[in-house]
Amino acid sequence: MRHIIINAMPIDSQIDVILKAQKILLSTHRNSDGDGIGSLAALYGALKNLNKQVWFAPVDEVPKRYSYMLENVDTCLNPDEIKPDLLIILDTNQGELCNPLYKNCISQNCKVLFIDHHVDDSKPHPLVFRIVKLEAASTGEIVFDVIKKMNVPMNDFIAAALYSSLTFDTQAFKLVKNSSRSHFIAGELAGYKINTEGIQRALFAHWTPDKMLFLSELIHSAKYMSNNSIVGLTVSLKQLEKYKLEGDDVNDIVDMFTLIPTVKFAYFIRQASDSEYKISFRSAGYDYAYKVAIKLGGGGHKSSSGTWLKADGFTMLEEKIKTELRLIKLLD
Ligand SMILES: [Mn+2]
Repeated sequence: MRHIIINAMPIDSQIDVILKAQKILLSTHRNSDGDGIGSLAALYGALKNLNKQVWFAPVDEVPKRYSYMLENVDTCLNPDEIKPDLLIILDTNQGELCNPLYKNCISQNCKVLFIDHHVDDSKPHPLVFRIVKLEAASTGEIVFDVIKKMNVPMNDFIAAALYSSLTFDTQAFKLVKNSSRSHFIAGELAGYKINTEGIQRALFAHWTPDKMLFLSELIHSAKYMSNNSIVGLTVSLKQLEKYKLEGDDVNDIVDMFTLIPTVKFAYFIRQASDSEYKISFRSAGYDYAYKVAIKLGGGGHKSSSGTWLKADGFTMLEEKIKTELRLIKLLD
């Protein structure tokens, strides 16, 4: 495993980088999620309060279920024209998940600040700053601290965006990284005029009869191995098409399989294009997900990680995963 570098720089110097910038672009990883968009919208609201010029620069299309957070957020589709002083990337510390935006900003000598809670094994770069806190259950938790440090007063808009971010990444306060912080922060946010039930439904209540049918197909095709300690799932583009589903619609399904107490490791391979596959790993209570993801060129959290790989079918990818599982003695 590669060595994990934890950023030793105190947060104040990164806050200074934000405060000194005037034109700021905000972005998040491709295949954005509720934490990335929620923390981004909250920071947008805070920076607007500081009279900064701020835009959201998307790297791909944002799934519809998160768009309620972006209603009052200005989007910039031509970042090159703006010549920003700073690009802030939320919920990832891998620039390559934000290309070509990240690459272009660096080549124009624009500073980049990552605010994130995934394992960070990147090399230092003179233009790149980082606030990476592995103990945070969501990026929203870190943005809450950043907003306090900048002395921006909380308001209804920021509170709703942060509540969305926390709710999404903790899966409605189930996964809080063994810390009470998510609950304490949520308590403060709920004191503002926000619709906590509406946010929960906007984030999670998007099932369709087709998705239910898809789930039943997936339940039947799941492969259990090693006395039900491993479960493998695969989804082709054809299946998604058959049930009228987008990639983001099925990202939550793998988590259901970790509710089986014997399951120590679950993998979910989703075909994203003819030759590209998104692979998610889960290992509730164990770090196997990260161990396997890092060997296959990805990253993430201890028990929830993933990677993107090129392949010409599922078999070769499943063999790669099984080889890694044998190396960590999960599979004979
Ligand atoms: Mn996150």
